[in-house]
Amino acid sequence: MRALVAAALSACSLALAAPAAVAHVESTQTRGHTAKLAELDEATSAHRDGPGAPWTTQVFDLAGITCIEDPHGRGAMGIHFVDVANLLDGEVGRLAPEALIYEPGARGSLQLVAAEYLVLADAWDAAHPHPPILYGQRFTRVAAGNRYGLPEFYELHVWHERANPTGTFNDWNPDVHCS
Ligand SMILES: [Cu+2]
Repeated sequence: MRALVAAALSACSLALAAPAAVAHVESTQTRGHTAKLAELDEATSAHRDGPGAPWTTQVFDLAGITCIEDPHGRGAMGIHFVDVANLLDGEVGRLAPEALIYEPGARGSLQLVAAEYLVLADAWDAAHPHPPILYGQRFTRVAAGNRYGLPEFYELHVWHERANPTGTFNDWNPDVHCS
């Protein structure tokens, strides 16, 4: 279970946004969320230079890759560290994201770039009639058979520490690099 969960954690979906709509999405997505994003920044500020409890489980995909990049070239997420107990609780909380995501830097350094909310679909659907929504954003549903070996799950990325030119809530950030 631990290996499965670790893989799942990253929950980065391969879902894609329509590139043509991205610029508009950015402006409308961020509007009205400035205060909420500042609160998330505060909640994660102690971990800007590296993960710590409760985000301690590093995620690898089924190929053993830990710094997640889009195979279609739209950018990267980075390295996910998951709070496993939170992942498995069947709920989402705006100030308690299930994963923190880091960009690797020189000499093994890690810089916080984003947070990701994750919940397993079976657990969520058993108690809710609709997919989870935070910041007015409906989570992306990622089917089983994903690169993380996870059962079906819902996910939402929030680029609160590294601006994402394709949208604050987009899965992939072209300004994050794995190497
Ligand atoms: Cu991700």
